[in-house]
Amino acid sequence: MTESGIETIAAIATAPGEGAVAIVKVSGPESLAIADRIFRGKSPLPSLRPGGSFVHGLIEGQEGVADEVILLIYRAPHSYTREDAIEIQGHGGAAAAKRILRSVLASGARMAEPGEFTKRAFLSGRIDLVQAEAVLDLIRARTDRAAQSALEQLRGSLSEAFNALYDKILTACGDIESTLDFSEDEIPATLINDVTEKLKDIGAEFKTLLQSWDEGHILRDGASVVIAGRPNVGKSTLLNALLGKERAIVTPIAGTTRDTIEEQLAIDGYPVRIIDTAGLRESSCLIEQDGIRRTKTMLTQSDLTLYMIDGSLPHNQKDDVILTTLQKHKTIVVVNKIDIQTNDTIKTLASDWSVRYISAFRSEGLEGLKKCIMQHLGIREEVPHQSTISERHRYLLVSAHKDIVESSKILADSNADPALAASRLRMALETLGSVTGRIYHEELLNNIFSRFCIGK
Ligand SMILES: Nc1nc2c(ncn2[C@@H]2O[C@H](COP(=O)(O)OP(=O)(O)OP(=O)(O)O)[C@@H](O)[C@H]2O)c(=O)[nH]1
Ligand SMILES: [Mg+2]
Repeated sequence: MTESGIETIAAIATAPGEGAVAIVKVSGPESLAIADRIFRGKSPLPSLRPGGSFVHGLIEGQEGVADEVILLIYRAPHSYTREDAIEIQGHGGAAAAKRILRSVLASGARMAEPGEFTKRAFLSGRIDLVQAEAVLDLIRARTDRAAQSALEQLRGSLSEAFNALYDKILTACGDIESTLDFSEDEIPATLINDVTEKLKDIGAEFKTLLQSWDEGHILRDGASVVIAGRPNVGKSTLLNALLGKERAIVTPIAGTTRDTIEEQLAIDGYPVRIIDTAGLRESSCLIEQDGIRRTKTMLTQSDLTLYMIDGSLPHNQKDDVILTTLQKHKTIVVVNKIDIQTNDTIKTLASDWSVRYISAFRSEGLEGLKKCIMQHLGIREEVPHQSTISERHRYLLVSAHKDIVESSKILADSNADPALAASRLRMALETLGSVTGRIYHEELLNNIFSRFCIGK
């Protein structure tokens, strides 16, 4: 620790395992002094070199040379954390990076906590909390689209939306507070009307942001889509057709799939977990019974069910019975085997349920089915790509929105004290402030940064 009381932290930043390069990051006031102590290369010493430079050399370990490396030098405030920092690029693999890290730790740094580099970037004001969360989203992104969305958030698009909303509420609050010293008949009538209009606009902006949650949830967490139905209808054939590979066993024998089979897939750039299940029927076989129990659990937990019916067979009332247990808005009825024939009785379902006709075997109707899946998951095609809110943002937005609505109600009531309306807006501001981190407490930061890996 230096006089400033700020410790210098270090961690391996690259993923474990074999790779060409491993990186050890060091950040804090002692970074360059540590580099001077352990780096052997051409003069001048690292601490005399300019920020943005790099130099080839050796890292001295306690038992001789730890690794041959490239040393990168960053000088405050031009670094990720806005502190002095170094990055040591050594050889990948299990041992080399650990040897470098040991040497750095023995020379005055301490091991970084999860997300501590990004936490420092937040505390130094380089990024806000929403951008810090985007770093994690970017690391965890499973598809191109998820990465793109996280990158936009990292570049500040979502923060801008939150900040604009904050400023508007602040202005409305200021307008109300400016009337508080007036007597009731001195308050200009138009002023309260203006504020009411402003609050209406603000309410609409809240709704737009809240609508982006569905998409954000799927981009961040992936959607779970279960294929269910009676045995032999073609569930596993559909799984294979969607994946483009023979993942599940397909046979003409009813009861082929006994366990749930999960696979990852991207539809339109959205990560989707697709789950094939054991066919639903009465069975005396213990293994099959357990499989059916698992199917039922999956049905309650998934975002969407594809309930499959064999369209080549006559209408079966057992399907109607199972369908009564499913929720319409979370179900697509998939009528399969249209390459053989489609039984007319099934068409009676069409008015009540969302129905798609396919041939899983011939991969026909799959594009239409994928579109229908995305619609049911709340992905709106017509909306241009935008930043999406996370669960934490939604929770806070819903709470702040309630205060906006309450504030409007108070203003509409001529007997109510406008000071109460202003105080509700102050509450909304406080809540909104903790979205971007204008207002924060240690517990909030711990919650966010503990989800990061060490080294980020
Ligand atoms: N003609 C035709 N046959 C299909 C189609 N889809 C699946 N099948 C056949 O139907 C039979 C059952 O297919 P599966 O995919 O194993 O059916 P399942 O629903 O997974 O069956 P279980 O695992 O037993 O519940 C196989 O013989 C498939 O080749 C289709 O679109 N058209
Ligand atoms: Mg199957």
